[in-house]
Amino acid sequence: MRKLAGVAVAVMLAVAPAAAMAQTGGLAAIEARQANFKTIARTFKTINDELKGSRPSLDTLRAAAAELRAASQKIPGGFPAGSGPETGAKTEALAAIWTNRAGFTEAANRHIAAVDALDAAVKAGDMARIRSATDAVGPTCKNCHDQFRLKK
Ligand code: ASC
Repeated sequence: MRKLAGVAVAVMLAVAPAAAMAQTGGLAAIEARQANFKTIARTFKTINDELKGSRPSLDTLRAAAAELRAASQKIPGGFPAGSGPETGAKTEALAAIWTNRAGFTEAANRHIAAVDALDAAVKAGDMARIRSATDAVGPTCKNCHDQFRLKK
């Protein structure tokens, strides 16, 4: 009995650091993806604001679109196992991301494709195309939020 208890304690001592490390990894992933979504919101706002002006700067649009594209591509990798609501951390990520990974990937890829099209339009310097490509991005944000983000 005493021996068994000793084994149990030894197992707990061995497992606890692994669990703590997994928890730390989950929290780090949450922090990283939240920062990434802030980058996405900021760069998309820069683009929308620039397009409201009388003479939009292609240089500004180019830099923002490139940064937005790089950040959008990080979305699918930002939700590793163990970084969901079960961490107890402050996250708006719904468990559906992990229970419906195919649906989440589809929604993320739809956004990435829209941002790719915007980046290509900016590189082409075609203002009409830039405007329509910009308008096509917002619905891909909303589509994913509707399914996979906690409603505020
Ligand atoms: C943004 C932003 C979002 C999306 C979303 C589109 O600018 O920060 O989360 O657009 O509002 O529906």
